[in-house]
Amino acid sequence: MTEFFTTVPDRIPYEGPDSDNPLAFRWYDADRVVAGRRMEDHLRFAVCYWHSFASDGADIFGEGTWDRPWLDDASDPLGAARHKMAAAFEFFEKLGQPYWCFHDRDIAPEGADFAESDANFAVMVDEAAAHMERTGTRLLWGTANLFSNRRFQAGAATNPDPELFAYAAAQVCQCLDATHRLGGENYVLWGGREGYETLLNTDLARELDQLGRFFHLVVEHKHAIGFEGKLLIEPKPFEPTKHQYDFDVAAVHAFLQKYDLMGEVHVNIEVNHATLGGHDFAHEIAAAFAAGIFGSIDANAGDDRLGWDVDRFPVSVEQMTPAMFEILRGGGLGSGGLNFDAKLRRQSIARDDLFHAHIGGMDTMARALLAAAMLLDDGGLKGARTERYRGWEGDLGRRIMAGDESLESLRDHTLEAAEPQPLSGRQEQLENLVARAVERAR
Ligand code: XUL
Ligand code: CO
Repeated sequence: MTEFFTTVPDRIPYEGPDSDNPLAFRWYDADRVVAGRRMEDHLRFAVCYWHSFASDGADIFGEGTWDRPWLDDASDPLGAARHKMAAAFEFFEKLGQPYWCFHDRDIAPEGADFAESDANFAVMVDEAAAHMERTGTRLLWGTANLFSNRRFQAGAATNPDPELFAYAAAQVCQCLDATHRLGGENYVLWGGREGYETLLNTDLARELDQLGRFFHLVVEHKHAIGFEGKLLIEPKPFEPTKHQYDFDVAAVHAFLQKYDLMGEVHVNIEVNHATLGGHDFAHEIAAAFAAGIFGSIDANAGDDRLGWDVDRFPVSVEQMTPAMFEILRGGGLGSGGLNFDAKLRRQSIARDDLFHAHIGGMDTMARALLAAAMLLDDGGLKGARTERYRGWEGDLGRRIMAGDESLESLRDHTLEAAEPQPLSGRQEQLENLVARAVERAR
């Protein structure tokens, strides 16, 4: 088999924080036990196929720049798809992360019609099964690309033409079956072009009803084939459409309640989608746990000054620590994982840049996990929060929440009661606790 990453050793080793080897982990030590679990089982890293293997670095202003020999062969699309997959699995084996993620059209070329696309997909799913068997790499999730082809210009499930709804359903049917066959632990539906450009031509209520119907079909199919993984919606506020229906966790939560999908569909939260929506990443995680819909994470980072989806690899332990803390506090990733939906910058043209990016991302998340575990263990944040709500454990608090009080009874109570005494929120002191954990985590 052709080796694509010849400058990289067979396996990226863990060498510890003092190592200067650029092709070694300094913080991600798969077998190290943190808060009762191996690091690998906490973090459940996945590499995404699309940015890392199916793209050549092209942007809207210019052609591809990356050294990707496996993308070259236009005369033999299936042969090229096989090369691409060989490169991807060589990368997975060398990096040693447990999971990968794909879109149907990343792994297999689009054919002249649906039947041909589907036949190509079947060939490449067989090929993937063999690579997974050989290398032990597992599937975190699969997903269907319902947004790149021009047929989906007006959306998929929310398209004004039911033939497009049918086309999208056909693609999801095949991709969910493939994900099930490959032992996928989740199935993702990012709302590609489910949104609108102008209300002048859009029937908002109708499109949301279509989206609700579509999800019911997906849920029914999941149960029919016995797929036990989670179905995940991936919120994003805009891009590619001006307004995306799955705007953020709160909007998805409302949608799931309105269309009676609670318990059946959860969320895949992406860092840069959260920040585009005007939220901290940690907020979206906490909102998902609070609503009981947390599913998985697309790990990446935005840029403080840029208002679009730049999908950088995460490099900031300070930014990721509060998020990892929310994940630990919520009970962990469960069947979810940390998928690097992140891409290299256009000038990072060397093949081994892909390794440096993932090593940095994995070390960043591992160090954030160590800091978060230290914060949890220290108990300072938990204690401060318990103390802040202590009043609700008392008689008045219990009676209010049990429904035993009215506005009038509370008026009568307040007429008699002493003036309430405000307490400090202690924000700066608590922020210092976080800073200390980031400094000390080793
Ligand atoms: C787009 C995005 C997608 C989904 C999968 O912003 O994040 O790559 O993760 O379709
Ligand atoms: Co994503």
